Amino acid sequence: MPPVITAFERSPDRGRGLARDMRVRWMLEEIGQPYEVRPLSFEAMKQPTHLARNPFGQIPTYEDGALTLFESGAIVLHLAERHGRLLPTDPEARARTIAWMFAALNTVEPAVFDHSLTQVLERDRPWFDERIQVLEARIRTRLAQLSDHLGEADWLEGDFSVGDLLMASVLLRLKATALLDERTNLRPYLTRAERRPAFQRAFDAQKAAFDAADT
Ligand code: GTB
Repeated sequence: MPPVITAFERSPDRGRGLARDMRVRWMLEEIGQPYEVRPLSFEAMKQPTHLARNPFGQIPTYEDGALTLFESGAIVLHLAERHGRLLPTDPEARARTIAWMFAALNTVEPAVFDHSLTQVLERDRPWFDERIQVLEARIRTRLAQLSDHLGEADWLEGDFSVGDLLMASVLLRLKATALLDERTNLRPYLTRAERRPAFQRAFDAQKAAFDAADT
């Protein structure tokens, strides 16, 4: 039995690869592991069957035999360890790569996600313009720091790694904004990641799932 992941039945992003199942699909494609997808409605996510997979009632989850996991970062890390892929074997490089995974999810993603959420949920509020400016300033700080670290390198820690997979997944949310162009090395970094065949396969699969549900 191939592993099973959960994803939105109809992703609110209409298949632009922004829901967090995308990063799990991408990792599964990187390691060449076939998988199945269990699409869930918002209602089904809050039912006991899914709460047993993820106590927070969210997607994505991952089921492989007796193992059930939630949290996209934990799933990606598990796959990297289990398949020995996209994670250096040298203990120090490995630790630094895992630090980049946490940085993507804990240090960069909150600012980026709050910005997206505010655009969607608070556009009509009187404080919108001021709040967006604050959120953009937070993002600018993080992007400048990320850009400084990356410098002329292709990837964050040696070869392409799970740190890059998660960081690029986060930056994807800024793809349509000019924020990504304020430093010259970040859009090329994202484009390099998006050009990976595994990314393309994952993107096409989640888009096809949305299109099928939308017809
Ligand atoms: N920390 C968890 C992880 O990394 O796995 C967070 C998981 C999470 O936020 N899941 C979201 C979810 O299940 C989907 S990805 N939400 C439903 C709920 O909480 O009831 C977040 C997301 C939502 C929508 C878009 N979009 O429309 O573009 C993009 C991303």
